[in-house]
Amino acid sequence: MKLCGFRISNYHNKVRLVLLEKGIAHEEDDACKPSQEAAFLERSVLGKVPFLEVDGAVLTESDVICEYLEDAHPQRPLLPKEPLARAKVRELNRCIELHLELVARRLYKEAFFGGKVSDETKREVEHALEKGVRALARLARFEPYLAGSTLSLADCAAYVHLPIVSMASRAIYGRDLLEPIAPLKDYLRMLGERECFARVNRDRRDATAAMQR
Ligand SMILES: N[C@@H](CCC(=O)N[C@@H](CS)C(=O)NCC(=O)O)C(=O)O
Repeated sequence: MKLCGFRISNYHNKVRLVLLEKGIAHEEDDACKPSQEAAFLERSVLGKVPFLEVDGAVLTESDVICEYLEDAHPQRPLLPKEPLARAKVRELNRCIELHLELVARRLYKEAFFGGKVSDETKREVEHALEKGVRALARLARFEPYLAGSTLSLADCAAYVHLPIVSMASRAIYGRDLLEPIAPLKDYLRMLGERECFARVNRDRRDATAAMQR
């Protein structure tokens, strides 16, 4: 199987974390950028990354890819066995991606790429982010992992997405909207000490530095 994307992409890095944590042998094309060109759309239906080439098929959508990896490679599970506990991990994932990352994404143009975002968008996003943060604060357990005592897909999502949400909110509002979730900083630091997480983070930094050169 081959993971295609690039190492600055938070969604790409989430899948990479899952592959590495589960110890799944794989190849990587890490120079694969999103595109709306016809040839690329043949590979990735929405022109996005990451996507996974596996057994002659292509899978898109990082959460679908992660669940496929979990089903096809049950070793070192990142989802609990019990249905309700599995659903709680997915609930955390959904909260982080749909109600925090996707919302904050509307700020990235100004926060990271020198563009401009309207004041109306900033107000809308701030309000929506506050709701997402409130929800995450209720759902997150930090025992010591996000969903409980074992590492899960929710930790992979949190590690790649939440620092970007913090950075974007600091850039636009002059404050970190995730700050009210007090245990978050130590939790992210703890994850960063795991070998696979440290590796993905190091590769992300190297890729960012290479891009800025
Ligand atoms: N829901 C998608 C989101 C992936 C995504 O937005 N990837 C970004 C790179 S981080 C991308 O390809 N953006 C280009 C675009 O949206 O056209 C997933 O989970 O895989």
